Amino acid sequence: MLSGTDTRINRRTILELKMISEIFLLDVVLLWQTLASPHRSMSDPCLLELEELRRDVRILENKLLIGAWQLTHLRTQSFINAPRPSTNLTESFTTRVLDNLPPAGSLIVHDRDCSELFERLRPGSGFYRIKPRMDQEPVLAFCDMEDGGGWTVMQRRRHGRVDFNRDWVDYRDGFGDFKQRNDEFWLGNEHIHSLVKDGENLVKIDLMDWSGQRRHVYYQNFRIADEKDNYRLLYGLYSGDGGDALSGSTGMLEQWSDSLRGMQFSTRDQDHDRFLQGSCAQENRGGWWYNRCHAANLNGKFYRGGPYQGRYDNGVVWGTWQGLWYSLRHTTIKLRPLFSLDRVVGSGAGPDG
Ligand SMILES: [Ca+2]
Repeated sequence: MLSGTDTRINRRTILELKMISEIFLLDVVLLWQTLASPHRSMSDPCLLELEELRRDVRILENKLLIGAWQLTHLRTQSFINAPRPSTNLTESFTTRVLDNLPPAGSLIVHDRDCSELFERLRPGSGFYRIKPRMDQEPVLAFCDMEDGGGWTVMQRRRHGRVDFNRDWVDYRDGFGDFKQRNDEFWLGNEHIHSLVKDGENLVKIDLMDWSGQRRHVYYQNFRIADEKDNYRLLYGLYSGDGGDALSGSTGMLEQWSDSLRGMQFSTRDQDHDRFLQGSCAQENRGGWWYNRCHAANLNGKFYRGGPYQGRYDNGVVWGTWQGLWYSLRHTTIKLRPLFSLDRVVGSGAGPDG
């Protein structure tokens, strides 16, 4: 039988336990309300920390994904074309080079980009690991070894299976499929920056519409700044038969609103465009160097068939060729050093034609 003192202690313990559980419940409710409230203040240090943690998680998820791709590809290696020597090489030279150097896909990566790999081994087109920066991990890239050879492919659209409406981190680190010849991907702004930062390059954009017509445009001295400057775009001389859609059109007004020269990169979660009333990236369903907003939107929404309708001209657009309300079927953006043109002359027909 309990004494009076024991009963009081037990009551007090129960009361304390009840209070603790209520405080705990309150904390949970407060936390839930804070997280669920659409009007929460972003100046709250806890929320800022939470956002940073979420961002870190997304970065790690991306790294994991890219690492998994690389591992899978290394394991199977079926996607890699066996190196084949150039017909120009003598037999002794071939034997010496191929005996001493591991094939592409081995653990050692020699080449800064696809042009170096092309110069060294003359392999066929396929996915290879390159090392744009010596102080960073190698990356998987598609090397177009036709069309003159040595092209590092930055972007490819083919069938619309990959969603290009993505966040900053995805565009920064790269996304898409890196297995089959026709896979769609974005190489990643950080890798592109490393490849083009000296500006001594040529970018070629291959375009195809839904009737199989093709156009090709070239930009010399393509360059994007680093992440601190939000991958700002600069480029030089245009040539080709598709029109200079990166610079808008020939009209002053179009250039004022559409020219992408000097623009920073924007994604649906990071708006760095010049359109004050809204977000070009959100309207146009892709990451790109939007102005107010564009005459070229190669990372836009993939519409089947070509012509499309909607509130925004957000298709896979090259406005100076098929207009803003026509979504292209194939696009490829690829680059190689400017000097390689002096030695290798391509057909100009692109890898598929
Ligand atoms: Ca804006």
